[in-house]
Amino acid sequence: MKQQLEAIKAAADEALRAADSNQLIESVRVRFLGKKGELTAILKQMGSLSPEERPLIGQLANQIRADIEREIAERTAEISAAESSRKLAAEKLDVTMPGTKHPLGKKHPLEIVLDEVKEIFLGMGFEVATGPEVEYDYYNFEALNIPKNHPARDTQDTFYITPNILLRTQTSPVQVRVMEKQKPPIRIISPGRVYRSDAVDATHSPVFHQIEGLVVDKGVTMGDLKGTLAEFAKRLYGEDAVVRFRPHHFPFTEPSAEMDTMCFACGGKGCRLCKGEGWIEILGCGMVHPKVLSNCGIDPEEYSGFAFGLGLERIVMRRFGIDDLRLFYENDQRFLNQF
Ligand code: 2U9
Repeated sequence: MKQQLEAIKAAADEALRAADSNQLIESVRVRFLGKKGELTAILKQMGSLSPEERPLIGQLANQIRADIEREIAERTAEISAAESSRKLAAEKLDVTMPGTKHPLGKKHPLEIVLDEVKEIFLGMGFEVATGPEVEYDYYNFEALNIPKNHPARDTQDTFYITPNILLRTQTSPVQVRVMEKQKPPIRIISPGRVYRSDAVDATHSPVFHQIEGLVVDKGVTMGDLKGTLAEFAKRLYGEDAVVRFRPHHFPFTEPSAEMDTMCFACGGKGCRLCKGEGWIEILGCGMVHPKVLSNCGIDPEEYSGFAFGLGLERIVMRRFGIDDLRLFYENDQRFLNQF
């Protein structure tokens, strides 16, 4: 039995020397020290020894078990040390190497001007309101005093999803929803994406952006409208901006007007930029139609308000001299990197 024990010790040493992973070391431990291990099997035969031999063999066997366990621990430590130095070498980071250059993004030209317009109105006490782009016919038309047979409802202008659900053609539904929920005073602007079923060309896109505004309070007048929008023009185009208001018609405002700013290139004489007009249209506006107020549960006898709407692309094209609307949406870096 003594020879068997020494042979097991030699075999264990050999197997540990060959083991170069924790898994292999574990299989050596199971092979020799496990319940069905070779050393365990020898110890089970101790009963067959004479009383004189048993203590000697038992001591030798325990010494061998202890040696194998120590060598397993040492071998495991060696391997994990080798593993960690391998990892350190592989993941060595040279901190003096130049960093990876991440090109900074830039604001889209539409975003640049939208943020300016928002800042102007926020500075005048307005809040920004948002709402769904997929809208009910009621909020996009009916509540705005646009009756069923109004041309604006024709399918060639509107993307209908069902007879009562559509892609909003203006951001006015947001204002309707605010008026339904909030008692005056109301001072909001509602910027956002709007949809019209137009064929794409240099000046038309089925998706474009609008910023509408709404003020409802007691005693709001056309003077408030003109003063607020003239101030907006000055803050957007500079202190010397000059505006004029031309009578117009919208179903949701009465009286209605369109506001032009004097062409900054020719000072009103007429040039290529303003197509000879001398003036450039910026927005539409008007006093909120009393029917619209009452549709939203606001008493037109007690409250009045004004509203306005502008097309964002139009403003941006003029600001940067962009002549094709499609450039906004094609994500061409050569175009976008200029802003
Ligand atoms: C409510 C009541 C009235 C919003 C208004 C305009 C005039 C207007 C166009 C400008 C260019 C749309 O992008 S565009 O094609 N809009 O001219 N919009 S008054 O009037 C409202 C809105 C909501 C409850």
